[in-house]
Amino acid sequence: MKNNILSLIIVLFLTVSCRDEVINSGGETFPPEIDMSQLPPVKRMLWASINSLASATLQSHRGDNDKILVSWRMFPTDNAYTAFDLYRTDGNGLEVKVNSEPIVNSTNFQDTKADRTVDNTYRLCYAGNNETLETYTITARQASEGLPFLTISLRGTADIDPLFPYKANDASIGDLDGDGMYEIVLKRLVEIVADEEDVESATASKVRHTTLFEAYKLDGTFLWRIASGPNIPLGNSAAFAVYDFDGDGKCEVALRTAEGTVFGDGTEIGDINGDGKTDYRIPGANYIHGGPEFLSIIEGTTGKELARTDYIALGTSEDWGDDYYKRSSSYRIGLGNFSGTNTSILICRGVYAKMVLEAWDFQGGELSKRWRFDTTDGVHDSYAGQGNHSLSVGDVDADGMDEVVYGACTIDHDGKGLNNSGFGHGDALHLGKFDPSRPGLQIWSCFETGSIGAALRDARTGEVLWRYNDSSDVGAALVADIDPASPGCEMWWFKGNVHSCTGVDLGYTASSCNMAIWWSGSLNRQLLNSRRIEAPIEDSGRVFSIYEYKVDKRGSKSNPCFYGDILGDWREEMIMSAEDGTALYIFSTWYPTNYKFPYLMSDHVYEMSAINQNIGYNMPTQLGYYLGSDLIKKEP
Ligand SMILES: [Ca+2]
Ligand SMILES: [Ca+2]
Ligand SMILES: [Ca+2]
Ligand SMILES: [Ca+2]
Repeated sequence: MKNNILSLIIVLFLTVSCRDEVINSGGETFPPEIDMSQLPPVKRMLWASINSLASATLQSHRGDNDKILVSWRMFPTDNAYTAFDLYRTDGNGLEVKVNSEPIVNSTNFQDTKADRTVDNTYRLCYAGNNETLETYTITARQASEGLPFLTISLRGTADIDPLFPYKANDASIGDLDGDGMYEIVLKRLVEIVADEEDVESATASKVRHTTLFEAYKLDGTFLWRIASGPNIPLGNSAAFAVYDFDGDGKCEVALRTAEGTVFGDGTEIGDINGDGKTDYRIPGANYIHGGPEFLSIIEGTTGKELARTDYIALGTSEDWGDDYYKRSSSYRIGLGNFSGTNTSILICRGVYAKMVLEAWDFQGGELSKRWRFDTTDGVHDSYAGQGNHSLSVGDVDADGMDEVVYGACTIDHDGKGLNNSGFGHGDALHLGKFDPSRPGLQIWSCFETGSIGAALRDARTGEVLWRYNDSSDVGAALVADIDPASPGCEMWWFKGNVHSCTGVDLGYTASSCNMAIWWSGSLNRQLLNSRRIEAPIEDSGRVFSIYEYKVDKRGSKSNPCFYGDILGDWREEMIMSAEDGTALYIFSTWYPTNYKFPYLMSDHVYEMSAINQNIGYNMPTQLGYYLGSDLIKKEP
């Protein structure tokens, strides 16, 4: 009971006192107040997970094994007193209430009494009210085998190419059909066959459809497939963006297409320019040397093309800073709200030298250009070469419209330069609320040329708050709240010590420098890298050896296809590929938590970071408000 009272105090503090406090200090609210009527219909996303594999955690974390964790979303409109009842119906059809007291301090419940040999259906209600908010069934198989994931079988690809398999690559999520639940849009790349000489070009030149885009519902239903055609090079430049661009309640997909692309309804882009060819590849090169390139808008329910326009023109290779088309083949597709009303598609070309960004609106079935940013326009020359292989989006100057943090520089919502550090290209970029004592957002990133290794910048002004000087290529940087003893978030770079948000060397290193995730139930984040989740300080040690469940390695970092808070409570789910390439696994946590927060995707900065994570080098999710261990240190 004492714990319950303490938790209630914490929740009250989080949702009431802290809001007041932050209003008093920084003029901001915590978490930001959100008008739910402005959001598409959303569900509680009731979900259940379990883990029974002892080897998947350290001994000290096995107390939560073999128990079903049921969790659901807190809405931003809920408050500290919003309470729930949870019911369970097993195979006999008998329904019991599983909680003895209303569930008010969290939005999860650890069920230790379920019969795991039968299907169990959970039903969520407001406390004292029998009206069903949502139901979820955990199958006997998942419960008895103790599998902390749901399996989505991937469509076979023999009809696309009988010889070469396609591996799951990056994914994104969006409500494609408007039913309030996310669907998954997955990119699959043809697998390089290892025993060929010059494997990349050998395989790529034999396969017409290098890249597939597929949509699945969370229950595994296959919706559609788009086959790229030959002119989409293999690799991370085939970014795509999933969002409801026209505001009809259903998401569209924006992607780069070319001659030879076959859409979900079977329609193919033919020889548009009438030169007699639809394949512009040059053997031995994985870059585009010419031919038409398009931005296409895809209908989320069918995979059909709704609109098409020309992509940012290639011109000559030299325009972009080399003579072999590498730099001109640097493409990014993302999204942001640049108008305050609708969400625009963002398309980009170039990072190392010339850079062009364009914002496009999709309204009433038509694409129209909102703005173009071009470092060769005579105004923005100094912005050339500042781009990363990723980008961050958020409203950094609090005018209700998004800016694009494009590596070392930031582009204003109207397509004009906002600020530019001039620190040049880098490989990691984070936008969020990292120092809660400061107003606004901050940018933490690393660099690979010049004298700056990594820096924390004020996102509005670009002012450097502190920096780490290093003239070598600092290839990774991460920010996450991992240390309860150090206020705010902590920051570090590859092989560097962990630093406080004000730049104080904390004298220790973190176990990795790749991704951060909320998984264990602690307010501190855990570190996700190489198919492992580790808690660096609090509850220290391995909280999940994901590799025990035979997920695909996907390169050295083994990043998930997608991760973010898409269902259940505020903890983050991971979508990963099975090792044999035949399925996706949606992992969700089985650890209980004593805390409740509005579902993280309701925070705009977080949503933008999640949805733009598949651009180039995958970057972790980050929130626009501070969520971390400091929240329980201050007693009201
Ligand atoms: Ca849906
Ligand atoms: Ca803005
Ligand atoms: Ca901290
Ligand atoms: Ca979640």
